[in-house]
Amino acid sequence: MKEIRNIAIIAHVDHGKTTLVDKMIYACETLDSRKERKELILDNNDLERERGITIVSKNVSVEYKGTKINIIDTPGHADFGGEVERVLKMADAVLLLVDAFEGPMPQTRFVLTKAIALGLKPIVVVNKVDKENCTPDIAHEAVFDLMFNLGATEDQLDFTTIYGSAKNGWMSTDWEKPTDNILPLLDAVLETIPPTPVMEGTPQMQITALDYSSFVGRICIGRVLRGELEVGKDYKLCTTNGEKKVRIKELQVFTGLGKTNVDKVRSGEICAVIGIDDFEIGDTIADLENPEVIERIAVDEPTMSMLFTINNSPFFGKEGKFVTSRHLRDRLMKETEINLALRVEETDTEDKFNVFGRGILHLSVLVETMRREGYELQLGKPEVIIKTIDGKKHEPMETLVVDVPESSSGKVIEIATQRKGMLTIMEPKGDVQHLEFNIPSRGIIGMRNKVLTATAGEGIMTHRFREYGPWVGDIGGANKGSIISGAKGSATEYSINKLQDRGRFFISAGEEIYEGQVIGEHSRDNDLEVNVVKGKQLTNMRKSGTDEATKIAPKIQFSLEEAMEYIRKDEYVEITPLSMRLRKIYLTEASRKASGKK
Ligand SMILES: Nc1nc2c(ncn2[C@@H]2O[C@H](COP(=O)(O)OP(=O)(O)OP(=O)(O)O)[C@@H](O)[C@H]2O)c(=O)[nH]1
Ligand SMILES: [Mg+2]
Repeated sequence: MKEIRNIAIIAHVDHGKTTLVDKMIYACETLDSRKERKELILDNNDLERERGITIVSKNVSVEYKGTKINIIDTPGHADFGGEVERVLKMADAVLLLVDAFEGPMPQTRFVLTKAIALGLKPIVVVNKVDKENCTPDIAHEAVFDLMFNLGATEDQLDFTTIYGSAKNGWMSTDWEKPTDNILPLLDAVLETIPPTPVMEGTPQMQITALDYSSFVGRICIGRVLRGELEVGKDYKLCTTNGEKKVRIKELQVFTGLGKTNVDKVRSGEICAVIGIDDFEIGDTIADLENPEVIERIAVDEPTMSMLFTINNSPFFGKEGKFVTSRHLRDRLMKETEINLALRVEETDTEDKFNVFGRGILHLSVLVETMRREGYELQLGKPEVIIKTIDGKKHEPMETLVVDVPESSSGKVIEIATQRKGMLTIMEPKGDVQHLEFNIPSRGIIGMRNKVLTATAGEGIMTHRFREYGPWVGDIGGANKGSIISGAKGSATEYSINKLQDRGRFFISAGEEIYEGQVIGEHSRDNDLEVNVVKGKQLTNMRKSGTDEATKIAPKIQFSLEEAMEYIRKDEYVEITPLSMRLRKIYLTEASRKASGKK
C-alpha cells in the first residue's frame, strides 16, 4: 500500500500559501504535463482571482518519491478562519508559513492555536526570504516563542524549519544558501511527518467539506478516519436529526489538481463521496450496523451581524433575476449548509433576515457572490454582536496591526485611539513602524478608509478577533451627514457643480438617481436634502469656451466593503447585479421625520 501524508498549509493572509502549493504541484508534475502558468491555478473562482486571496480551502495531491501527499490549501484572511478550523481535521501535520519580513501576524497565532490544540506537528516555512530587509532568523525565533506561549508540546516545539521563496520557486534548510527548487521542503515532509496510520475497524468518515457537480449534485469530502469505504455498499449517515441509511455510488481520491474514481478508500485517505445528497458538514458516514459518530466540529461563533432585505428601491427589478423574499430566503438558507461560520435568523418581517458572520469580508463575499448569481438585495449597517457575560455587557475585541511609514504613525495612533484602541506594541520593522492595538470591533468598522487616507494609501492594516471584553463605551469621531437626493431623475452637471462646496459626491452627472438616494457626504454632521435633477436647461447657457465638467471633482467610488462600513443606521446599501447605491431607509423627508419622532 502506498504511503500517504496529509498536510494542511496554514498562515496569515498573503504569506504565500497558494503560491507554494502551486510550486509543489509543478515540481511533482511529469515534465510533459507542465504548462506555462501566469496566475495561481488554485485560486480559481472569480472572486479569488479578482481579490488575489483564497476564500475556500482546496484539496490537491502530489506524488513525491513514491508517496502520496494530500495538500489542503487554506484561506489566510481572518474572516475565513472557520474554514481553516474544520479542514484541519483532515490533516496529520501542518506547514506553517511565515513571511520572513512580517513574522507571525494575528492570523498566524489563530491558525497555530487550532493546529496545536488538534495535536498537529508543524513544519515551519519561513517564506519570502527574497524580500529586502527581511529577518528570517527573527521570524523563526518569533514562531518558536509564539508556539511556546500557546502551550505547544515538546514534540511540537521540536519542529523543522525550511526557508525560501515560494515565488522564486526555491526552498532550503539555510536561507543564506538558496537552491533552485523546492524539493528540500518535500524531503522535510517525508522525513519529519510520519505516514498516515491505517486504522482497522468499522468505517468512519466525517464530512468536512463539500463540492458540487452539475451531474451528480452535492459531494461530501472528508478523511476516512477508520476502516474502509466501498462503492455500492450501504452506510449510516449520522446527522444532527438522527441516522439514515445511505449508499455510496462513487468514490474519488484527489490526484494532482483533479480527482480519480476508485472502488475502495482506505483509512487515512482523503476522498470525495458521491451518492449522499442530504447531508450537512460535520455529519459522520459510519457503519450500517454499528454506527459510531465522530464529534461534530465546533466552530467559533460569529461576531458580526447585518440585515439582508429584498430590494424595494424605486429602481428594483431592473437588473436582477432573483428579487423576491422567497428567493432571498432560500439562497441564504442554502448558504448556511456550506458556510459553517454563517448563521441566518428570520425576523418578524418575512423579507428581512439577520445574517451573522465572522466579519465584513465574510459577509461581503456572500453578497458579491449573490449579485453575480443575479440577486438584488439591500443591506443594513453591519453591527457587532453584543453579549451579556456575568450580567455585564461585553463586546468583541480585536488585535489590530498597522504597519505604516514612520511619518504617519502619529495620525494612525490618533485614529485608533479615538476608536478606543489601546496601543500595545510600537516598534520599528525595516523602514516602517509596526503598531499593535487592542481595540473593539466596533472601532474597526469604517477605519480602513481613514487609515488609507491618513497614510496616503501606505498603511497596511490587519485585524482579528481576540475575545469578548467589557463594553468600552461610546465611540467618538463625529460622522459627517449625508447628501440626499430630493427628486428622481438624471443628475445634472450644473447642479452638482453648484453644490460642490457642500460636500463630496458619490454620483456623477448623467446618472439616474431617485428620491431618498444618498448621493454624497455632507461637509457637516447633519443630513442635507438637495435637488440635483433640476437645471437641465441651464447647462445650455454655458458660455462657449468654458468647460464646466472639468471643475467637478470625480465621484467617490466605494467598494462593496467600504459601502457596508460607511453607511449610517438609517441607511441601506442597495445591491443589484450591476449597480450599488446608498439610500435612506425612509425615502421621503416627511417619512424620515415621522420615523424620527416615533
Ligand atoms: N516577494 C515574495 N512574494 C511572494 C512570495 N510568495 C508569495 N508571494 C506573493 O505574495 C502574494 C500572496 O501570495 P498568495 O500565495 O496568494 O498568498 P496566500 O497565503 O495564499 O494568501 P491567502 O490565501 O489570501 O491567505 C502574491 O502576490 C505572491 O506573489 C515570496 O516568496 N516572495
Ligand atoms: Mg491563498
